[in-house]
Amino acid sequence: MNAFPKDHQAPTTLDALNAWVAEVARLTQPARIQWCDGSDSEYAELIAEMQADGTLLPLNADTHPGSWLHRSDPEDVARVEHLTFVCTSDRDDAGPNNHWMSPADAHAKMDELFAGCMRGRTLYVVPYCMGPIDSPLARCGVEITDSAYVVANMRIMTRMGAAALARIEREGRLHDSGLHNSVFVRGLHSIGELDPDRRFIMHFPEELAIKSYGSGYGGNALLGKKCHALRIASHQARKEGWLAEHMLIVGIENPQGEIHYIAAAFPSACGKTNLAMLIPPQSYREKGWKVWTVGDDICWMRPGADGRLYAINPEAGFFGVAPGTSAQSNPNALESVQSNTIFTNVGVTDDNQPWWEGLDDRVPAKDWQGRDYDKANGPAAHPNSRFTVSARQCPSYSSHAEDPQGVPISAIVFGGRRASLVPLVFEARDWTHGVLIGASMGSETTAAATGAVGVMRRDPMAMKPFCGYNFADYFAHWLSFDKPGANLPKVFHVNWFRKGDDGKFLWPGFGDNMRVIEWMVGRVKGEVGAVDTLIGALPQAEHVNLDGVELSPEARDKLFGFDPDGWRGEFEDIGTFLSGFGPRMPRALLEEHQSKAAAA
Ligand code: GTP
Ligand code: SPV
Ligand code: MN
Repeated sequence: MNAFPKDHQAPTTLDALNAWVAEVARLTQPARIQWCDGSDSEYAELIAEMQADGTLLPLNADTHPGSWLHRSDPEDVARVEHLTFVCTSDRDDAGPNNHWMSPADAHAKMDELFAGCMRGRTLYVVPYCMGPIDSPLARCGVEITDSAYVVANMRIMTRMGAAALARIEREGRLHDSGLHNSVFVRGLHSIGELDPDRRFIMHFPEELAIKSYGSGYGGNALLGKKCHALRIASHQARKEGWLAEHMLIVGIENPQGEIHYIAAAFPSACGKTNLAMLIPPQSYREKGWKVWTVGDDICWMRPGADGRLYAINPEAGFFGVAPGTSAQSNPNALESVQSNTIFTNVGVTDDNQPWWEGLDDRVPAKDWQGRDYDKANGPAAHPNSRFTVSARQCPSYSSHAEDPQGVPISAIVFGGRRASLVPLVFEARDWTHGVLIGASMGSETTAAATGAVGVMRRDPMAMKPFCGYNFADYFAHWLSFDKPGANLPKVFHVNWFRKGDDGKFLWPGFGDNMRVIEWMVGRVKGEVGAVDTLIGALPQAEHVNLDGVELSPEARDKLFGFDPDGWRGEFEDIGTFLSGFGPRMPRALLEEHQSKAAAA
């Protein structure tokens, strides 16, 4: 029963997988099929092919060994939220937070695009595991793609290859699955013609399937990441009693050697990578504080036997924002990307080193489109230029990131980019209030998605672009974790991005965020103070260690103050947002909000 072109024997005994690959090959008509095993030699061959065809350009091998530059199509530089769909049989299951199409219509539309699209190209079969390969919390998928760039990135970002395939086969045998009932997520991807008018990212959560056409960009094309680990996984997590979140995971080790793990949800390009790799100020390091990186973008967590939430990072690498990364802001990220890194859409210096705005004061030679740098053309690096690098290269990478059972979470942090109103940090009264704070999150849009930048929008739990089902059901799911036997983390909200009247950030941010984290850990342990306000418990400046930080009176006032007049308007806006979800919105959340709004 070998349905593959001769000399491409399928290396799996799993009929469901073989049948699907054969079906896709019939539709897309590739010149050849390559099953990826994840080996070093395979990676080296892929790189060599991409260097030969110009997909990858060499960088300075002395300063950045094993590293490459990819210049994407200039129209293909970010996620495309307006072309991203959740295709459930009932439209209300996708909710007002998603674009929806019926599964039948979406399959028909996509199959038309995919018909014959791989003629003359290689079809790569990419088995991958999201999470430590031996973790019960991990989940597998297979991505079929015609992009070698996607394969190389998937190898860095996931546990890709033979071990994942073995797990898929094992789970497949256990489940004795048929073609449409498989335990692995099936992702089909083609770069197509990279035409923005022939581009769609479709999700079929009821079938554990993804179809993505017309983009090679990270979140649109590395299907293990946002498509699987967030949109499909959030849908599965709701059914199975866990959470798939757009969160970093970081371990904070205090001078006594205790480690508190924090999971934090900030919208795209709002500081997750930076917080995950934070280096504490020198005074903290001298006392013995350490910070351990577990994950920088995605967190899967579920209650353990002791009622605490345990989290894994489903990813194995970082697809991080380059601009703003420097020896001052994020030395761990900078050290991570000194070798074996794929840079996408950065500029280069005259000696061919990768360069981006905020790195240092050198003048770049070429911009991200390969033109001679001219500041009249805009920044040298695209604002959403990225690096792809293995997590193992990060000096602060935690050995516990590989723990199959995950790490216990002490605090959940929500946060966004808010130039005004929202103070530096506050703490939720209880879980329900914490869920409301997450559901009410607002943030200014960034270059991570196409469209206007700097526009304030509601981005609940930083999941607006990523929740694979109706937000009303999602909030109900979050609320449901508060039950007898639960030992839930404390919930906080932070805002590193408050601006002063001069338009400048009032808080130094980055390493100094450690001061806010110390306060949070102190709250978790019941050791530090705060004042109660309508929005939650707010530290006063004296509750936070500000030694060595210079703050103007305006900064103190805005970072640590509560502005009742401003919040009245905010509450009104949140009320309008929540009521937009209609009767599916959980009563407990509406009541929680109404009690605050009434008291405002
Ligand atoms: P995604 O990968 O898109 O999900 O983003 P992310 O949340 O990991 O964002 P990242 O940490 O890469 O930060 C994005 C931008 O925010 C960078 O330009 C950073 O320099 C900037 N940034 C991060 N942390 C801070 C901070 O504490 N203060 C200020 N002012 N800027 C920050
Ligand atoms: C984001 O946009 O939140 C990212 C980058 O982390 S991408 O993987 O492209 O979605
Ligand atoms: Mn992200």
